[in-house]
Amino acid sequence: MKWELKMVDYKIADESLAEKGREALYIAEIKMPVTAKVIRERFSKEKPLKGIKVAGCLHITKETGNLVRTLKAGGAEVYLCGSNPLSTQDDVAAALIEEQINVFAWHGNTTEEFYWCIRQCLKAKPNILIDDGADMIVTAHKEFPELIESGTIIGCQEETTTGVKRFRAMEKKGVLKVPLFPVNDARCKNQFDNELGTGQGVIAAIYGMHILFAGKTVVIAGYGHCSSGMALRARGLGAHVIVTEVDPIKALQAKFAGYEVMPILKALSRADILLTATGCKHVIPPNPEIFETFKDGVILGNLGHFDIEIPTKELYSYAKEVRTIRKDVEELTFPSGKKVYLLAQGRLANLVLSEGHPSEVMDMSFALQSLVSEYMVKNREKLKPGIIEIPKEIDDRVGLLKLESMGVEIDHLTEEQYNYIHGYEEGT
Ligand code: RBV
Repeated sequence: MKWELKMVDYKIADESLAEKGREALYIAEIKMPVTAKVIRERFSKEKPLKGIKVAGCLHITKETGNLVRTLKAGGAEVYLCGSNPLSTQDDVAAALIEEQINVFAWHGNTTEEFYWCIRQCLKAKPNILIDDGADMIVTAHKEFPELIESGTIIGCQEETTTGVKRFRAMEKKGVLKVPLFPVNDARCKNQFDNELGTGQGVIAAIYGMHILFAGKTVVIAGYGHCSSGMALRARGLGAHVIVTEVDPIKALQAKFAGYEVMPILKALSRADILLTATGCKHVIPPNPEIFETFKDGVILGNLGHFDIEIPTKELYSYAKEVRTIRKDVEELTFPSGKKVYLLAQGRLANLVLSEGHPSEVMDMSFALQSLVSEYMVKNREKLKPGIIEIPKEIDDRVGLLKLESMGVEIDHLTEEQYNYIHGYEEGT
């Protein structure tokens, strides 16, 4: 065993957690039939990623663990670091070391350590980068340009909405130098992982304080895929839901779905629970006068990628006392005596307080990433820098495999129907 361990390069919290991690990986594996069975079995035989180094900057969860096992089964050498300082599950990291995955991640690393871990992965000279939030690929542009200029990097993938937003901004400015597949924008990703996974993230707020949702007023900031899922679940649990938006169409969608819609400043004083998933900064303005409009005892939770939606820095400095009352839940007491409860230091509560999105939905996101990795290797000569939408065939294939794994059959177009739907001649 010892000599085997030497073949992996790693820095994690505690190797002795491996057994617990193995249990977690198994729990996910049996709920990820597409990624962890169908694709993994084929990859084991065909080895489409032979000779390829993949670096992942992802939440280190039992689901990600199964993604990297599949990539490894396909012949890849895998390097992994966390995409958020608080989302790494140390037991999973330990189990992955035993499977010869090079992991640089531990729960609670500092910003400096976070970037050290990213650099360790980039130093391995990876050919494919899989990012969640854009930090690794942006670091490659800034600090490892030779990986891009030499063509070592064949292509990159981005997992989340916030990361894709950053890459679209880079492309617009002409500074995106790698072929970038926005996995988040595939239908099999955002309509399930974002909507159902983040939707179920309201459970994080429940875990945090063990509260009853029924009868509470829950303010949901944003009404994109993530927040609309949360609004639905909160309502299903008996809460009164208020939605805040800046996009008129999304606001209309929320209104017609039966929610109250109003500006955040009007909603704040009504919230028993406030959950953000907008991708934008300072959803609550960073102003103590505004903090004082909160209800006493309000729970504040963010489910967006970065910790800037709730102004945590300003909240901490305004509070006269900050007390951790349970793991990842802090009680902030304001000078007025008012108390607020902050989940996960304003970082993604869905990853920090609960275990991340359920394996069943991550199965689709990670099946996409596996197949897109294979696609990139097969088409490496053709890939040009810039954003490349996920091929529809891959998206459809993942959808069909998922349906098949659930024993669901669907109809297929006849030739006549196909011609009709793709034609224009037939009318009234
Ligand atoms: N996410 N991963 C998990 N269980 O591994 N849960 C959520 C998991 C991803 C999800 O795809 C989302 O886009 C991203 O985390 C936000 O950073």
